[in-house]
Amino acid sequence: MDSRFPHLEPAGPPVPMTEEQKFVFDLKGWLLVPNVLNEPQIAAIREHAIRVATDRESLPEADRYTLSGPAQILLDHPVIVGILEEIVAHNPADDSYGFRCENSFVAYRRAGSDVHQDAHGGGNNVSPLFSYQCKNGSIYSGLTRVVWELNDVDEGTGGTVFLSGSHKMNFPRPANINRFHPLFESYGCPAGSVVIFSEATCHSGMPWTNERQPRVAILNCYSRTDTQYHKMNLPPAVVEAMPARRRTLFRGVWDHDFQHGVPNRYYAPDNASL
Ligand SMILES: O=C(O)CCC(=O)C(=O)O
Repeated sequence: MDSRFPHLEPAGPPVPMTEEQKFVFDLKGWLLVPNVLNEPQIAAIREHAIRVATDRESLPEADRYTLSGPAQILLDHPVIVGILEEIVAHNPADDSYGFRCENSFVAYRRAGSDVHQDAHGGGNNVSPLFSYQCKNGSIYSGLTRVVWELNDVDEGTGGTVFLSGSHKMNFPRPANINRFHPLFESYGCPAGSVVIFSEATCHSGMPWTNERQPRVAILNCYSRTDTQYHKMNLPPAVVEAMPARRRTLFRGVWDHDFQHGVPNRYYAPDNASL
C-alpha cells in the first residue's frame, strides 16, 4: 500500500544523529530538535490530534489514533529514524526498521489543565526495559519517548520537564526534588519541534499556563524489536492502512524464528504486536 498522505510524507534518507546530539542525549537523557516539520505537516497533524482528543468518533475507525491518519508520517520521520537507529536499534537498514512503536497518545491541554501523574522514572538500576546504557561509544536506550510539539511552547508554560541526568542516577530521588524543583529542566520551541527522551529519565507533564494556545503534542513510544512494555490494543486495520516499511514498526516482539530460519524483519497478520 502506498502512503495515503504523499503530500505530507517527509522526503529523504534518515538524518544521522550528530555528535553534539549524542553528547547531549547521553549527558541529560533528553534532546530537543527544533523545527523538524513544515507548515502543511504541522497544520494537518495538529488538526488530527485535536480531533482525536475532542471528537474521536467523527473520524473513520482506522484514523482514530495519534499514530494513524496524517500523524502516521511522524512514526518514521527521517529525523527520528536517524536518532532511533543510533540509540535503540543498532542494525543496518533493510526492509524493516530496527525498532518498534508501542504506544502513542495526545497531550491536549488548555490553560489551567494539569496532568494526573507526578514526576516518574529515573535511575540506573531500573528494569532492563527502561534502562539506559552507553558502552564502547554506543548508546543503548531502552523505552524511548518521542514528543512532537504541534503548537509553540513558551519555556516555563507547561512542556514536559526532565530531571536531567537522572537516567544515570544511583540514589533515590528526595521527595522535595519534585517536578517544580529548579533541577527539573524544560524547553521552549516552535511548533513542529521534537523532543526525544529515555523513559529512564525522571520526567513529568506540567500544568499548561499559556493562554495564547493549548498544548497539542503527540507522544510516541519506541522500544527494541524484542521487548515490549505497553500493550498496544491496536486494530489490525490501522496498521494495514500504512505503507509496508512503516508496518514493520508494529511487528511481533521476538528476535529469531529458529523453526523457519527467519529473523524478525517483517510485519504480517500473524506477526503483529499485541
Ligand atoms: O505529558 C507530558 O508532558 C509527559 C508525558 C509523560 O509523563 C510520559 O510520557 O510518561
